[in-house]
Amino acid sequence: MTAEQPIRKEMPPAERVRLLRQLERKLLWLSAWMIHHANHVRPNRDGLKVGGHQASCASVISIMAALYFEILRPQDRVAVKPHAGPVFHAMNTLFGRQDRAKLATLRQFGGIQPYPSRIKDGPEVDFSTGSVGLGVALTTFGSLVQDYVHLHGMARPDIPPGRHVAIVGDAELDEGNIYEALLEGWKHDVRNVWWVVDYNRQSLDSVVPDRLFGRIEGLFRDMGWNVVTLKYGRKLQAAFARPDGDALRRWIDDCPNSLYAALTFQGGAAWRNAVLADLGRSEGVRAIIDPLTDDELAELMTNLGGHDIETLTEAFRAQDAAGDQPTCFIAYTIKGMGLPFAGHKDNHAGLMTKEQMAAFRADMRIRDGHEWGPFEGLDAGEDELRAFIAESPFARPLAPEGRRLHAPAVHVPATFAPPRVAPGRKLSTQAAFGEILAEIGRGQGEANELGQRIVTTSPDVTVSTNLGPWVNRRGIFDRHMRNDVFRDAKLASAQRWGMAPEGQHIELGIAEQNLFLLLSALGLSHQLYGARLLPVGTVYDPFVNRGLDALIYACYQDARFLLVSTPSGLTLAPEGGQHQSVNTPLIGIAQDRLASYEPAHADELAVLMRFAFEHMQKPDGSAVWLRLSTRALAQPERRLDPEGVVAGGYWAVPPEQGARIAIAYQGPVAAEAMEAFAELRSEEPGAGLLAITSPDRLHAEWLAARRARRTGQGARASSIERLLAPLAPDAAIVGVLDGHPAAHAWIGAVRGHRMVPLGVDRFGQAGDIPDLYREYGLDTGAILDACAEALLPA
Ligand SMILES: Cc1ncc(C[n+]2csc(CCOP(=O)(O)OP(=O)(O)O)c2C)c(N)n1
Ligand SMILES: [Mg+2]
Repeated sequence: MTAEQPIRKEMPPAERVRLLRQLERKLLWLSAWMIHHANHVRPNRDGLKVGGHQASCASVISIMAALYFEILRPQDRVAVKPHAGPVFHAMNTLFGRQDRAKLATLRQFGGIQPYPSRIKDGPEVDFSTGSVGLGVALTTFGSLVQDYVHLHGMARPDIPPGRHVAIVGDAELDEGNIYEALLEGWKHDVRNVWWVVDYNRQSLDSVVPDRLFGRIEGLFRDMGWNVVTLKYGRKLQAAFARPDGDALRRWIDDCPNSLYAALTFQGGAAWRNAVLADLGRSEGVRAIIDPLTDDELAELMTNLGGHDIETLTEAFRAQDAAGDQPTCFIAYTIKGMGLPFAGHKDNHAGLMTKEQMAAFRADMRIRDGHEWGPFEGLDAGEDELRAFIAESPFARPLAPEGRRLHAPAVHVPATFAPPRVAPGRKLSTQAAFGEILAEIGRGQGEANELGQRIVTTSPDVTVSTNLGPWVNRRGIFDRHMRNDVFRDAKLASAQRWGMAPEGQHIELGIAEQNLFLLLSALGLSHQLYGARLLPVGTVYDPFVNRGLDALIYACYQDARFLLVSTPSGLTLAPEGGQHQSVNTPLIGIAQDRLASYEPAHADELAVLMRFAFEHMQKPDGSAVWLRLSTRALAQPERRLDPEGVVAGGYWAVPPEQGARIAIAYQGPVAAEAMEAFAELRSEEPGAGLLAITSPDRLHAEWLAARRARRTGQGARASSIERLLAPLAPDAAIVGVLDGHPAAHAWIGAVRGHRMVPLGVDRFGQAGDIPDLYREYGLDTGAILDACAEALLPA
């Protein structure tokens, strides 16, 4: 059978719908019970509410049932709205991909996470979600990366290209990053993306304003998307087709979201009063409504498109056949559908009481002790349901290794040569970065495997972060050939900006969140698309903050990439305070799954770039971050020990045993530190000069070594402990970096040395380096003053 072949066409549609409804029922039960169990059945030791979102789950049951049992193919990749995590896990249980016993561990230590997590929940999760909006947008970038992989001939022959589907909470569309991604997606002509909006018109606090979606629909269309609105289900449509049915339709159309929600919560009698108050004189409407019991009327009035499995399946199928245009489905739903708090505005974190659950259980016909049974309480037989699920396209395995693909590592040469620097020439780390990357880009074809697998990207700062020479060699990626107009017209420019499917740079607009979302998708390519990519993203260091949540999100998914942030710090002098980053070294220390470095010299940078390409491919590796500078420094002539550079620090000048003082520097203030050190040594010949390339790595290794010692799992001292060992026990260390001094302050705690951290703790401002370093206490004088003070007897 091929991936495209329709399945189960022999089964009569009514039969299929019957079974799908049974499975919907099961998903509703299992998701609600998982949350109830976690909150009310499992022992609670600390009195904290465990939580969970029964209403958010209930809202999306039909949408997920239609997608997973009818539409999705193994090669499709899905981002499930965070609060539907329990439905996702229940679904996997039905597919036999989630251990049934695990369902009882929702929100428990070592158990199922509240929101789907690639790292913690395992290979069935395509995209982690949790910070709303990010998972949705990531599908767009996933699709772009899938195209990249296929157009570069790197795709696995056994896996056809898939569709990227986001199951979206309507409030997610309030997040700005959604619109940034829409714009970027339009520029890149992204396709094969579906966003299915669970339009329950409720967020966390409240019911969302009416009319908003009219606007949003237009926005999608403007961005080249198809919009399919699924407002009413079969039953309501049939009612609308009867005499005066159009009046009923108009009444619902005009009903404010909050009133509709309140009536849903109140039920049939309230619906009857409200409708008849307005339309009681219409014979046709009465003929529709009067014969119905309260329950039947409530069912009719809440028969929305997003709860009607036939409407959903049909719409998805039609769109599936229509091609690869990105499509937004707006599926009207009711939050909490089928549960006692359906429609209530406070239902987001609401939980069914024990009494409500008992009634729900009776309704679902679940026997005591059979709560987790995948087919318990259903009318259809277990065998026919199992067979039905097994025949879903999504039940087929994606690849022998499962949904998380394997891709071989790319060989990284043993050394990268630092740029050659003529005697007397100064060089910045940013310039060196451009040169090293351009050198890697020099060799074409198969022989240069490393060069082929690197893909660069930048949010409109490609040239100003020195990616230009690389881009000139490797070209810009686009699904279509686009000529460089300036070049064609023979207008002089240092940049060649022709675009082609074989290009290796993805140019983005300024939105930094898009950079990190793209790095996420590129950095998961080996697992999602079976092709190893080595992504390199550049950004101005202060604007890491603008994309920070998306960067954290990328790390949370364990995406692998090299982030190069440059220029950084006060050293950017004339650009002023908004461009001078202060907090980024602290982010580097605090961020998990991101090894952060700030080299001072080009030879260190060469070591670190090589390390990065290797580290990002190791199973226990991570993404890597290099904080660089445009300040050109004289380059030392020396043989570097790469190990110390990678570990995060080494003695540029080792201290004598028992030395009373050392200077520790990081980044471009190396020049001032070296000058101060030369003077210090005339007074203190035993003093040491410590080059810090990564407070993050030193700190992380120190914590890990302490943990290992505490738990008896290793006695080895960490790098920083070994480095500081020669100093006298009461020695002083004057640390200096162009960033927040807290990045170094902890070093004093390693062996109890007197740490004097110099750095920047206020907004910067425009100036030149001498003025700014003096003002903020980073210049040679300030370092020497700090040394003198530290050497005074206490
Ligand atoms: C970035 C971010 N901000 C806030 C939250 C807290 N939060 C979780 S869900 C939610 C509302 C979600 O509403 P919607 O997307 O409509 O989901 P549903 O109605 O389906 O539950 C909020 C504000 C979050 N998870 N992420
Ligand atoms: Mg909502």
